[in-house]
Amino acid sequence: MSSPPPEGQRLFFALWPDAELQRALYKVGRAIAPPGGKPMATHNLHITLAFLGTIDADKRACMEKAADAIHLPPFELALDCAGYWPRPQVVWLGCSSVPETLRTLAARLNAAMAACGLTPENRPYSPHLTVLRKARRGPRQLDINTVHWAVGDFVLVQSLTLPEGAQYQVVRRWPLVGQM
Ligand code: 2AM
Repeated sequence: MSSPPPEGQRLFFALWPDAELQRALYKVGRAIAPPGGKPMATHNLHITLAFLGTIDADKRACMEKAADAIHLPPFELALDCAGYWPRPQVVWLGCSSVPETLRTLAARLNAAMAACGLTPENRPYSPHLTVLRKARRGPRQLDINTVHWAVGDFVLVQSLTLPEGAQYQVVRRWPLVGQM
């Protein structure tokens, strides 16, 4: 009897705020959110760098090896605006100026996806921190009090689908140390 195929894991790379910053971002998100929708839980708030989808152990190993080879410096991120995408129905916080290091980090992970046999994102990278899902309207205001984030690492996250909704678990962390 053949054994069933190993189940893949749903994974993505992200910037993950610490708990204090997540609480601050949650407050900002609630302040600008329109009525209704499904607020993202505080402990789930993050910015996706590259969404890998459900992948097997070999592809995960390939992506982790690629992440090991990324040497970029820490950077500052200023989250200073809010926005709305009507098709996925999400309200998000974003930055009017995207740091070059962040663009490079996302581009390196995207390139690694292609090299590891995954389908990379072909839309331009648009960093955002989703605060509300199933939103029928945009934020109450587009300007927010700037939240400063000193980004010192990036993470690999596993997404688990539980009856109460998506649950994210950080499974590995890479410090940002290096030169542009
Ligand atoms: P979102 O916040 O804009 O929905 C886990 O699902 C994370 O990966 C979310 O932050 C989600 O972005 C992002 N993501 C990017 N592409 C995705 C896709 N095709 N399917 C699901 N999530 C995706």
